[in-house]
Amino acid sequence: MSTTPRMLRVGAAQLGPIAKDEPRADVVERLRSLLAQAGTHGVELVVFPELALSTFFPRWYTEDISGHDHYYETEMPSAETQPLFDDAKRLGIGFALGYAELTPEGERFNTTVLVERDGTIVANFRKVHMPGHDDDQPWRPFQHLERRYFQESDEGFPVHRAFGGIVGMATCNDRRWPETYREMGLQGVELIMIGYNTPIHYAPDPGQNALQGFHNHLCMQAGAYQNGTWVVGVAKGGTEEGVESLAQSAIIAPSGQIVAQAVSTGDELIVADCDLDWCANYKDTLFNFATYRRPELYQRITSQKGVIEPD
Ligand code: CDT
Repeated sequence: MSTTPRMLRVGAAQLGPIAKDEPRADVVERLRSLLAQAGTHGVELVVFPELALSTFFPRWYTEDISGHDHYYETEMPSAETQPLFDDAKRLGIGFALGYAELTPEGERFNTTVLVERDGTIVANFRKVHMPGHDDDQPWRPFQHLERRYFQESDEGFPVHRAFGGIVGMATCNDRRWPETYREMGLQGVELIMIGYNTPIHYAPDPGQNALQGFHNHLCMQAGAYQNGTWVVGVAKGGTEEGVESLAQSAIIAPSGQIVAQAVSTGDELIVADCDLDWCANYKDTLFNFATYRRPELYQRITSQKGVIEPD
């Protein structure tokens, strides 16, 4: 194990609701305010939520999806987000920012841009697991039309050498899937950044409503522990356009323990010193994949038997 800790001070910049008619410039001002706050705390990396520049527009159906084009970014940085990029570079703070991406080819992705402390763009991550539905379902109190407004990325979960370690990203529903963490865990990830918009009400099975907070932390804490990695989960919470969304942003250690958690449902910065070398405590011992992980012992049997029918 290394004897020189690689300490990274990380801020999770939770956002409260963004109104449908809130101008992009006003939202960027809120992000800049959280970034300035991070600067006073010596933060080196700020993680903002999924779709951090607008209201969660997939809750509304439009026959012609181009009716929602104004929610998308065709370039990043854009003229409106440039002040955030400028502030961050001046303060020497890197950041991850979720936004709706519309490519020149007309493709639509739920994307997070990762920017290093010197202002260089490290990567754009595009959400893989796309929840909800693509058709009009007016029976719901509100809709979840991500499958209409975004396509699934087939670019997987790459990791990047940045911020003195190995870092990766995932977006909202991605955090519920073990493959998300495992894909990056197998690449040695040390810090995973995840933004989310999670309505409390889950129309297909409202029995899950009361468990939203539990499930949120359950999957991120398990993903952190089982892969020996830091996880930074950041919400856009509170009641937005009548829809209540989960807050409870958290910074989670490789032990699976929550070391910082938001206490409000609004704009709030939480900070933790993330020792990236702590990951080795798990990656080199209990979860030493090279020594102990044996997928060939169970994957071969599973593929031979296929799905086992009950008697
Ligand atoms: N944004 C996002 O992915 N939200 C989903 C909501 C549940 S599916 C309707 C989530 O997994 O939190």
